[in-house]
Amino acid sequence: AFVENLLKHPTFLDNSYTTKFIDTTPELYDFAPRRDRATRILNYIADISVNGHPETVGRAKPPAHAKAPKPPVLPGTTPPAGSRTLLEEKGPKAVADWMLAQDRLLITDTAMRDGHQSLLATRMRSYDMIQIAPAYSEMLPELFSVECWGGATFDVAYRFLQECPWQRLRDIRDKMPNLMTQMLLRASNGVGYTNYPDNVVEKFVAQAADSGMDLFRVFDPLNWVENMRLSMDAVLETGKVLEAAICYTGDILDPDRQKYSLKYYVDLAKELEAAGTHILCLKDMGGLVKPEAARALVKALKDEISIPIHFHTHDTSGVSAASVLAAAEAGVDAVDAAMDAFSGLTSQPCLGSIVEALRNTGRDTKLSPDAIREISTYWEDVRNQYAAFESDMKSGTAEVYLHEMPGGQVTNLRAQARSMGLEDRWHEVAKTYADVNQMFGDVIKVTPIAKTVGDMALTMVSGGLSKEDVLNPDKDVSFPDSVVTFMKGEVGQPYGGFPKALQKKVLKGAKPIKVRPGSLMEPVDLEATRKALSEELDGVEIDDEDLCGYLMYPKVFTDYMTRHAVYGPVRALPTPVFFYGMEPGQEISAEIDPGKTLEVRLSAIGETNHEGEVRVFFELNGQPRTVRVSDRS
Ligand code: BTN
Ligand code: 3PY
Ligand code: ZN
Repeated sequence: AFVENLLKHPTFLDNSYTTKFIDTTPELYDFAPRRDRATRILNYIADISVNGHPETVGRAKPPAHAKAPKPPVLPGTTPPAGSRTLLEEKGPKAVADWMLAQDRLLITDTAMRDGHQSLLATRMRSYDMIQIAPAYSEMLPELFSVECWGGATFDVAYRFLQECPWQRLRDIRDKMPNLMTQMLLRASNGVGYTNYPDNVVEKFVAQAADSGMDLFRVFDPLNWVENMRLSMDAVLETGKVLEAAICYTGDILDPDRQKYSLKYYVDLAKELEAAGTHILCLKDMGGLVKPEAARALVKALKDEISIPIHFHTHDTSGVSAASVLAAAEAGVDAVDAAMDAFSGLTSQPCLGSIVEALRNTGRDTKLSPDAIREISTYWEDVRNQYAAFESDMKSGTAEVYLHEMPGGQVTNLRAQARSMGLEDRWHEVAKTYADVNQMFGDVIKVTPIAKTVGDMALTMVSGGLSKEDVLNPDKDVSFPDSVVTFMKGEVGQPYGGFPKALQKKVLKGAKPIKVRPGSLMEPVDLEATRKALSEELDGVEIDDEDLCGYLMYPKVFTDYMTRHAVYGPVRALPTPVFFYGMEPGQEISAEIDPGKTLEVRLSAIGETNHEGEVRVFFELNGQPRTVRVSDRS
């Protein structure tokens, strides 16, 4: 009935339909019982088959030879004991001690989080992750962890993939019971882009642990330990593994870049160790740690702290594997790498090749080359299906040492520049980004500050503003909101302070805050929020996961729920169907619940009638069904 109301509504028919329209048009909800889920999925398939998916229209198509990804056939035995087995039996401190006792280099695979976040704009669907999780569990029990959650994956799941990130976590956890799951938590920014009230961060962390998260990597964009403690304590409270991160920027080897010196990083590491972290992460989101810097950092950290060290880098430059190997030689305990088909460029270095480089050495990882090959072959087929989201980056580039952008941002900002008609001026954007960094006082470029620097750079390039213009107190400049927020102190206090003159110009006389932003925020009344949300959504029950999703992203979450009421559990659709719909004659199955599978055949697509509607003919579990959609193509 919702769909009928929607399809008949004049605003919908005249093509001015957006999700905002759904939110602001309550009469759409004037209907008797909701349609069943199968009908809703048919509506989705029909709509996409006729109109295309808004995100893939006009983008590259999967290659003609692309085939359905097939996970390896497994014996289905009880998975061997792994890192999570140890965590469950002996707790997080035992995991850290065990790491220190290993000769082998421990490996985290990032394909399910940073790999696709960096290469495919975070668009990988749960469908493709869940099928391969049992292979990780049975074939690679020596892995240290599987990074599969957090960072940008949370909002992209709701916003673009029309699926619940919590269900993804529960499903992966379920299919991979012996290996630790790992997430990226942006400290007080949660999995969002702005500081949240303390009780929201605490609630979110507790829920993530409950839903299946084992290892929390926590970073603050300003390396401001005072702003990390709250989320760190929240993780410690759960009994899961805490891995506090130091974000790396600059170049410790460069005598002219000593704001972020070796001593700066070692002091931070000591502070984080004292704050109770089980593991220390050296987080090189830009891929700026050069091999000799990796060696020096790991050696100094190993000498000065006694917890294990986990190294994370990106391959934007093309030499990150050398840094990983240097770190391994210097005694780093664990490193991140991406399964081969999701490695390289702005992603992590190649997992299989690092494993081979160390085979038969003192740091042999003991991971099976056959397992890596089989799993990577699966990922290769998966990646082919996401051709629409590939970037145009073709090679490694030393330009990264100029702009210092985090891996995920390089491709993003290029796409943003393209959409503003600046594609032929990318190198100018990169240079301006570096200038903005200096104007801001040489800051760490990571979410959300990397975006702030990027916003300012685009403002300057598109507006023809020079560095001198921006700094000139007499020249009027309209600063992006993110810059104002940063200069107000609402992200936190940067190391070395704000650039005073620019801050004054941006704030136009307003006073910046000097304290932890969370200390100024009222706690959210969780139960009142739950109740109001349930009412807003027509009485649907809001569980703790939903509540946490809403607290992070109110509008994204309610839009997701509204679309869910129309389109049903589309997460069950194979990826090509989700993005491209079906062809006449095609048949698929979709398991919408464990054991409840829909067999869907699209028989034919009719002609568009004078009202602009198309009838799409299906067989659903052998029964004929017809769906009408408006042709917006
Ligand atoms: C979006 O939010 O736009 C992406 C998710 C898919 C929304 C569906 S796809 C079919 C229909 N057409 C649209 O433009 N949006 C919905
Ligand atoms: C994120 O915050 O998503 C990152 O990957 C930062 O490196
Ligand atoms: Zn990263």
